Amino acid sequence: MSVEVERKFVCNADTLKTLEEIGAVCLGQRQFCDQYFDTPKFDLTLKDMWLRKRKGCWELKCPTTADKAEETSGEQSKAAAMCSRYKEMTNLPEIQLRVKEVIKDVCEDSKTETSPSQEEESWMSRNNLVCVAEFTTVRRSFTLEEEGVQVDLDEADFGFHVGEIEVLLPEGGDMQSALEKIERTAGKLGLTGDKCVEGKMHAYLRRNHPEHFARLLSEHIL
Ligand code: V4E
Repeated sequence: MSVEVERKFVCNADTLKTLEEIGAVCLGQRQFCDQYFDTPKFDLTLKDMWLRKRKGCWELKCPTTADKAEETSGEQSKAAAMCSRYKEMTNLPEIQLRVKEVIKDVCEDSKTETSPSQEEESWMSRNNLVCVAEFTTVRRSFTLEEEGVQVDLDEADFGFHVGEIEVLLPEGGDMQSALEKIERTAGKLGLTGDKCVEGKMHAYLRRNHPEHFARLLSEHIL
């Protein structure tokens, strides 16, 4: 399991030029479709758990408990507040266990399925998991090698653009150093805003599930 530390930003016409000027190396462009799953009552996202399938692989993002050492003051804590931190799980049995803690299986596991895809279908239907969001993203990725930071420029097919500065940490890794790397990169990119920028799923829910979006806001999940 790893922890993704990320700061989203609004990209503009100058972002590509700035990335080049600060020595970012382009890693290429790829396209992927994300399908997010939840129960019809949104049991997972109401617990800030984000289950998705990307390129045939399951991923679950869950909140991480804040590191005490992060609780600094002044400018440092403002910079830390601009970053999200989520545990990322990619191992399906681990994901299923975590999901089971939140959603009680509706039926007992019959184990009559013959293929992995049938097992997945059965797991989804037992847990009443349905696709609540689906969109395609074109992503251009860059790396700032000296910082060990990745910068992604995303364009989603529902007309939404966002940039992300990201560091992946092993669990228990140095969060303070990750936050500092992101802060330095934000400075190099000339990012001045002090408000959290919304991501693709955030924007998708605002447009397509406004009632659930309002509930996530009122429960301080988004
Ligand atoms: C909405 C959300 C999550 C699902 C989307 O995660 P995100 O990192 O935005 O997606 P993406 O496609 O950029 O993933 P990557 O390819 O980098 O893995 S996970 C957590 N949330 C909630 C959330 C929040 N409350 N605040 C911020 C700033 N971001 C996300």
